[in-house]
Amino acid sequence: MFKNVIVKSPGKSYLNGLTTSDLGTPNYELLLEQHAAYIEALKTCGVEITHLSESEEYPDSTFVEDAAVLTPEFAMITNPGAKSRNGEKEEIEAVLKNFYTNFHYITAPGTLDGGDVLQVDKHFYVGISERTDRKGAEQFKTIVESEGYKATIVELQEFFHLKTGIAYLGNNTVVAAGEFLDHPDFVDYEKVEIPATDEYSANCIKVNDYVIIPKGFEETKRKFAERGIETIELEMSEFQKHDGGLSCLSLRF
Ligand code: CIR
Repeated sequence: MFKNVIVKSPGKSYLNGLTTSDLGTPNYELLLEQHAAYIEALKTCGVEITHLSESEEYPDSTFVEDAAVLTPEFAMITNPGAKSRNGEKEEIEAVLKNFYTNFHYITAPGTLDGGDVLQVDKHFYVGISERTDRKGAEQFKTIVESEGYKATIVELQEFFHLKTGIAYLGNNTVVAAGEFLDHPDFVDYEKVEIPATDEYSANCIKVNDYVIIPKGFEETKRKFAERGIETIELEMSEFQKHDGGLSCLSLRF
C-alpha cells in the first residue's frame, strides 16, 4: 500500500519544456485542470499528498518521478539525463529528507531517470535509454542489490522511458505495449496487452485499490474491467504533448 505521494505543479515555463512529440503547444489552463484532477484521483486512492509549488527555472519539473526512486527502505536520488532537468534532484532530495534517512545517489558520469525504473515487488527493471546510460544503470543495480533487491538491466529499443511501455499491477501481472509484448525479460509475467493504437495507455499507475489510466482508450479500459480492476480515467492530453504520462507526475511511497 502507498501512504504518501509527492506531486509538483507545472509552471508557465512548462510550455517551453522538452518534447519529442508533434502534438502541439500545451494549453496552460487545461494543463492546470488536468494536474488538479490528477491530485483528486490520488486522494480517492487514499494517499497523503505533498504538493510542491511550481519552479519556473525547471520547465519539466512537474514530472517528479524522474528525480528519485523510492522504496520502503531507502530513497535514491537519481542523476537525470537531460541537462535542463538535472538540478531538479536538489529540491526533491530536500523534500525527501522529511520522510527518509537512508539515501543513495546516482552520480556522474552515470545518468538515470526514474521513468526508466520499474519495480516489481523485490525486483527492479532499469532501462537504458536516451536519459539513462549503462553507467547509471549499473550503479543502480549495485545499490539496490546492496539493499536486498534484484535488478535487471533492459536495453530500450524504441520507448522514451522504460515505463512509457510497461507498468506493474501486482499479482505477477504487467501492462505491456510495443517492444515489451514479447520481450524475453518479461515472458514470465501475465500480461494486459496494449495494442499499438493505445500505446500511451501502457503508462498507467496502480495506487492501492485503483489503477489510474489515461482517458480515451476504450480497449484498455475494457481489458481492466474484464479483470475486475477498478480504474479512474484522467484526461492527460497536455502532459502527453510533452512526453509525460501518469507515472511521471508523482513519486509514490
Ligand atoms: C522530459 O523530456 O523529460 C519531459 N518532457 C517528459 C518526462 C516524462 N517523464 C517520465 O516519463 N518519467
